[in-house]
Amino acid sequence: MLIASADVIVTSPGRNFVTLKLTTSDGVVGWGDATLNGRELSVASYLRDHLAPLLLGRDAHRIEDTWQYLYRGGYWRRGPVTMAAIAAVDTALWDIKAKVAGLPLYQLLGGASRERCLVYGHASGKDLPELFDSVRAHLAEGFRAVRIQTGVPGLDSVYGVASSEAAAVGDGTRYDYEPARRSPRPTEESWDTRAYLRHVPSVFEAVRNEFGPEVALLHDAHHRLTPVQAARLGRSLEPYDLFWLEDVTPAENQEALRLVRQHTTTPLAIGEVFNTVWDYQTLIREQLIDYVRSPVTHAGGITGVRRILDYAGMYQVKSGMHGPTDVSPIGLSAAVHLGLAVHNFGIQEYMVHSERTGEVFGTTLDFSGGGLRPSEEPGLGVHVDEELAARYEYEPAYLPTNRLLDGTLHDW
Ligand code: KDG
Ligand code: MG
Repeated sequence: MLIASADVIVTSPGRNFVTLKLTTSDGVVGWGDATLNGRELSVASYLRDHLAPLLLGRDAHRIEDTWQYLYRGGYWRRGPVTMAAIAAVDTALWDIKAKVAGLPLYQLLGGASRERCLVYGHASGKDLPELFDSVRAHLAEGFRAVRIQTGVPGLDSVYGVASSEAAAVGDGTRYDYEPARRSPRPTEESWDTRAYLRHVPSVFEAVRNEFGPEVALLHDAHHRLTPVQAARLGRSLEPYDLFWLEDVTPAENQEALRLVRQHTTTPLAIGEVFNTVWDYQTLIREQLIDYVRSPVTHAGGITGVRRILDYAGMYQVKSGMHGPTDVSPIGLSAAVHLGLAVHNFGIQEYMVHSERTGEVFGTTLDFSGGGLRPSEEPGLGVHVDEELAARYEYEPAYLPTNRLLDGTLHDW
């Protein structure tokens, strides 16, 4: 069974997505997600101009060999563009293999290790009353784990905090800090680490007092702290029993996490911008983190993330795959199949896609009991409406940037 065609679809139903469609000589179709937020067209070109010609005529069943061919054969290894492109090919090939086998993908990965994958939603508010409303709304929808982000006194806007109007809406449009804003230049936010560090512990104290000990609480520091600031934050949050504290430092300096780890027992998650197992080598081997964040979409597909998780599992490090709205419903479905199968599953991020996105990318995922489960449909269980997709043209969109109050560019 040979790969007969490789088509790249760029569509923008509410936000931009890059999708790969592989079709075999027998007419079996496989789907893969290659969306890289704010840099979408680079991956579309990588796929169209560089990988598609290599895929035609290859045996669709040789997933590992194709992965190695694209990874090693390209010479320029790793990096988000390369690994998102490889991810889309890999995911589409797994979709095809599972369809040919007549099985849902998770069965080919070893079968279910649990009934469903625990997910966390994004609760946020500019102040405590709005945050409480958002947490209540998530609990009412069935979430058992929520990420907590709030405004910081003195700062106009903070990543991860929805505006008051958006927070009141019930579907994917509630996250107006995502998608990447549709503007020809990135917007600029401002940042004050001291104000943030003073404020955050009081927010978690209030949330725990209001919602009790059961609900799992998470927080994303979005790479903005130095190691010693991160250590202080982790320690100050210990009384509130976080499920995890995410991206405390810009973790391309893996050694930085040693200092954080020495000072706090708050569990740490890192890696939504990492794309290979090599990015985690020190972090996992030295047990400096508790959860790895790389999603199927950005880290070489099912094959790439499975490699990371097998390594992580040796050190009791679990999965916590990135699942923002910029990972398409195809990428989310792939993550849930993988999460259902692996032993060291931790939690899955779940930002609900907008209705418009859902009309183009239909999934068969079931959300209940605070978790997601794939359907029994062969393959990934995704359905793409290509005609509808063609109606939504790509729109340039950028994630924001961030500056300290004195104007210095800072990690966003
Ligand atoms: O594309 C980048 C966003 O998806 C990212 O900033 C969201 O930090 C994020 C998260 O944890 O979902
Ligand atoms: Mg994050």
